[in-house]
Amino acid sequence: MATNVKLQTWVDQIASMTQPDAIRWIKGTEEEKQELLDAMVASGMATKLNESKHPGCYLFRSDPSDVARVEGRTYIASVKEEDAGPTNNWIDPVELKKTLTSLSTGCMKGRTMYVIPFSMGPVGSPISKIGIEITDSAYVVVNMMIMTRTGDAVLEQLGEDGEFIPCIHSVGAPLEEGAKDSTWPCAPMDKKYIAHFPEEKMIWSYGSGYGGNALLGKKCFALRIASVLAREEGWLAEHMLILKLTDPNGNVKHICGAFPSACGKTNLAMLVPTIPGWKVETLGDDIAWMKFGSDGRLHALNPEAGFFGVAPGTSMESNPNAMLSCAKNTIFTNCALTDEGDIWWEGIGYDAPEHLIDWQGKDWTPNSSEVAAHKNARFTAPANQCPVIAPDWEDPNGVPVDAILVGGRRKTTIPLVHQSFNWNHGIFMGAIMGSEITAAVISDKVGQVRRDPFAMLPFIGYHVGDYLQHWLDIGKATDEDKLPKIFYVNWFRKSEDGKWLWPGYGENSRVLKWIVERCSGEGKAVETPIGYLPTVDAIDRSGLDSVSDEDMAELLTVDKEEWKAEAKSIRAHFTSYGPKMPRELFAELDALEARLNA
Ligand code: GTP
Ligand code: SPV
Ligand code: MN
Repeated sequence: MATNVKLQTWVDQIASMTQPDAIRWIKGTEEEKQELLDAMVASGMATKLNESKHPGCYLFRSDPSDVARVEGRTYIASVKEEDAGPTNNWIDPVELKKTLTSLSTGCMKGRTMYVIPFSMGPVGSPISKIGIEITDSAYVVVNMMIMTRTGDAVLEQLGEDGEFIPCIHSVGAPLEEGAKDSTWPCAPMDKKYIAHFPEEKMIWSYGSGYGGNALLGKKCFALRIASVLAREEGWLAEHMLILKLTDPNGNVKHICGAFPSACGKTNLAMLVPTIPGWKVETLGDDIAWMKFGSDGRLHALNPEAGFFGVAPGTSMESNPNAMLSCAKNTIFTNCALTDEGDIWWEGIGYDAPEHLIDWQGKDWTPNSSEVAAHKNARFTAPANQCPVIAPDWEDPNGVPVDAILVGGRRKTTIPLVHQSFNWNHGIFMGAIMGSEITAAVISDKVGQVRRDPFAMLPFIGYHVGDYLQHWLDIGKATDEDKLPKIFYVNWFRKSEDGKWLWPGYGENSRVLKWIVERCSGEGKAVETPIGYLPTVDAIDRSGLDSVSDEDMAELLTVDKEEWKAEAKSIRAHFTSYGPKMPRELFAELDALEARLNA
């Protein structure tokens, strides 16, 4: 029971619609989490991993149809269609509520309805916001307990008349009396709805149990609804990592980075620098809320409390800090299971054993033609288990941001790094970002390049043109010298024979070094039509033999003909955003074309 009347009324109303067998308020204790996990092991939904290898860890296998975000079933139900804009799916909110009410009537029959009070951001921080997720999935509860701050402390903070974002979630699979539950209940694709009501600030998700579709604090609240709040209130809710970089002299800089899903945020956030004396500490790996401090600078706070990280490709070599973060007290989803009760995935850093149970629960051997772990298999790990978590990652006021990186997966055209001429040009860089679509979304277009402004294409809760205008307006709200410097990076450029030109991962510290040099007004650079590029010798390659001068020159090439074609494609894409696309960004495009033709 809540003392907040609005909350209790809403919970009662949802319960009378969904008709659960029981209602349980989540208190946020370890005992409660353990009890839920034990019950899921007993019912066959979860497997407890070998305690000596992975203490306190559990493996879940999803339904093969429910493995990632479903952008095609994700809706921004604003009152007016034009407020959702050309990049979002829209349904009239009255219509959508009718559909969802009809689907949800009795949808929790045979199940327990959990009420999860959660805080995005440390409880009580001036930047934090409270949500209440109602769900019929115990898997969602235990994940939310890692990914957010949950329970009584949040209810207390909410008080009798505090504001909260209502978040309704159901797997959409009522249980008939006596029927046996499936190990991953969910609804078919055409019955799934990940719905957002931006005016009402409400979320209603039906039919999926996976990741961003179901852990509603993450993409639905902290990005889609928060982006709407941020625009109204003059701040930014972004798909960004946050890291703290310390140079050998002890100078500290904070860097945020917007890369699309499965394009390297977790890896950069936890980077182990290969250049001596430099240190990276993690503040966040997926979401940054940025607000102006009294100093006129943007301050970033990670609203989450855990990492929902991509498992495949994560190894002690590529990302030891992620491996150590998920060494204990972690939930694994869609990884493979060894005969010893441990997990395995492609790229974990050692060969697969002779026999595994794959992510679909089937026998697997190294001769199998299919992957053992799903490409979007993930670990849910507490952020405070990260060995390099920054001591001030929960600072209620956030950290001042010195640089913002944007970037995606591009085999050609985009150099390793370039710096914007100024704020508006930096927003232009964010607006033109393109990247190959990854397995983080269910799509038949995986691998194809799409434009993904600021890595927010699937997460902007309103019109993309208004969103880009908001970024421009943020730049007008303070002095230019107080704003973060903006850089466009591309770790994914390939040579003509298809090899990575840049080794990436820890070696990216060399690029970060140039970036902070540029922030301090140092660092060698040349002016090109697309922005400031490092000279061939500007990026510290001491001890890095695999990248020759020729490779570096190729990584830093600006091919005018390629860029002219790029500019044409950018114009088509800007035009497709319609009349709300800011004129300043067309002006940036005109200026780019003029420089290319000069
Ligand atoms: P979401 O959690 O989906 O938002 O993604 P993320 O941006 O945090 O992705 P993550 O860091 O987990 O990136 C995963 C993929 O990018 C893996 O396939 C990595 O191997 C690859 N990757 C990350 N950093 C680098 C890099 O510097 N170079 C190369 N070549 N690949 C990288
Ligand atoms: C992403 O797709 O960007 C993720 C994973 O971070 S999910 O939470 O499933 O959206
Ligand atoms: Mn993400």
